[in-house]
Amino acid sequence: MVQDFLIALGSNLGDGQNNPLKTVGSAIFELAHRKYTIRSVSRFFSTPCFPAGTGPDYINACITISCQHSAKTVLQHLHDIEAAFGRERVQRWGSRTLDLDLVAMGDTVMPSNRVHAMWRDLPLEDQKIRAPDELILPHPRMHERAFVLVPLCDIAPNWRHPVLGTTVRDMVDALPQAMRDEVQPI
Ligand code: A4P
Ligand code: MG
Repeated sequence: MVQDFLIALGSNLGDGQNNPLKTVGSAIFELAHRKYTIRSVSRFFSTPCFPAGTGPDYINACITISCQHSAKTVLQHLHDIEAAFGRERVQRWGSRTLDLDLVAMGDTVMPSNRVHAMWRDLPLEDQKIRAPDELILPHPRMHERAFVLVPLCDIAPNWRHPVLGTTVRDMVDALPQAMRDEVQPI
């Protein structure tokens, strides 16, 4: 069955050949090259690094893709593309040439509501050192990240979070104005 997937892209390091802007654009071409249908692409945004002061600004964008693969296979392909663009997993939330996150697959919650709640409610100190070793959908931090929500609002304002019940537009509206202002279209 053909499914739509929401993907968030981010980059804040060059790799010698590409700067972050070129990397994000090229990653979208790479998905098309791998036979994904690119349904929509947000504007590209410049965003300050989170946590503040830990690296250069990011380029962030969101896209909708569709394919017949399972969510697990899509995440594996995203990791393959990250690796092809020189991503090294050195430090949690560390600077990276390319981060591709699977934000959501429709209203699917994976692996369960209980496990999703555990990752969603993880205290900030634990978030810095613990990362899930299984696929979590929707991405457990997407609802609190202006650098995900603002681009996502370009392409899927009416997508509704299957656990929280709020739409992307609701979530953007709930962000403090200062956080929204930091996400600047380029
Ligand atoms: N994983 C489980 N579920 C998912 C999913 N739905 N999508 C696993 C992607 N990965 C998922 O991911 C950690 C583990 O989560 C992997 O084993 C993966 O299989 P990662 O990509 O290695 O780590 P990460 O990117 O450091 O963590 P995460 O949770 O994706 O964090 P964020 O929130 O994406 O933070 N600042 C700005 N301005 N812009 C950014 O894009 N990105 C980050 C990364 C930090 N600061 C940023 C930005
Ligand atoms: Mg990631």
